[in-house]
Amino acid sequence: TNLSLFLPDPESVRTQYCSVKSPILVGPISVSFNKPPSLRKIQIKNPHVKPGGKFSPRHCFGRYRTAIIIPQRNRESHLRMLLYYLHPFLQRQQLHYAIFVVNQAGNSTFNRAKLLNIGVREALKLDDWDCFILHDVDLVPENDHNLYICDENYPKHLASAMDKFQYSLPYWAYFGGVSALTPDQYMRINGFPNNYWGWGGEDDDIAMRVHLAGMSISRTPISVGRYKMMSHNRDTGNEENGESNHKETWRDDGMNSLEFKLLARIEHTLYTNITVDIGSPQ
Ligand code: UD2
Ligand code: MN
Repeated sequence: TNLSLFLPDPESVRTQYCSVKSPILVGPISVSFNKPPSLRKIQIKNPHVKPGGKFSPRHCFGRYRTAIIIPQRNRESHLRMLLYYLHPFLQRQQLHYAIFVVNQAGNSTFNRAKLLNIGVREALKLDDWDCFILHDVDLVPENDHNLYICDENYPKHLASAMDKFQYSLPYWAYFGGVSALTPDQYMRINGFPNNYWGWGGEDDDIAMRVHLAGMSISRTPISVGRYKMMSHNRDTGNEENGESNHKETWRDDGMNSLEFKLLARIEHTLYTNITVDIGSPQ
């Protein structure tokens, strides 16, 4: 027998926790959207990512357990571009993490917030996460000091400075793009609304829930909360809905009323794909 098969990989012996601040951060990252790389190429660049898009730092115990949740339909090229930048970014932050992509099956109206609720419920079946990062598929972070960990007091907005808004906040209560909530914060607001079908409004509704539940929003400073958005048109099946806040219903509509059909849960090389039937608007 080959005894070395039974010995731990000497490269990955861990005896200590990672330091509070990762020593391998680089700060600003240059991001450009040319041809989206193939999954194979991304895999070769990220040899330590495990099936399902899971990773743990190899030389220390990761301090923070982060689940990234990405709602996605018909945006495979955006997804590849995001994975290309995100895996190295998260590894430099020395996080224990996994990436979940929640794919809406069928052609009925898109529902971003409901897909995020599903991602949270499904991610909790894998691990006891410290933090959920709710992430648009088309936004790529441009500075790795923008840590993908939660604020222990309040839900945190990470995409505070996007190129599409000239790297500033479009309005004070803005909560779209990328946000970070602990499981406890997520449950305190009853998750996100399930009844925003189509484009718009759900991000403001979520910000409203945070305030109605007695919390504030914390935010990454705009000097590091910088993102580039891949340009795109409004998708078919995600037409603007003209909804405004469903303020009164937050206690009844959310994680406590979430229903869907799980069609598939597959551990791909770079992410866990969760395909769901979420029905259509009444
Ligand atoms: C803004 C917000 C977004 C959300 C949305 C309104 C920014 C950067 N983001 O996005 O967080 O509040 O308005 O709903 O301002 N998606 C698909 N397939 C589809 C449609 C949507 O995968 O057919 C996903 C994808 O992850 C996308 C996200 O939903 O990034 C938001 O949709 P969008 O990018 O079309 O809308 P946008 O950029 O106005
Ligand atoms: Mn977008």
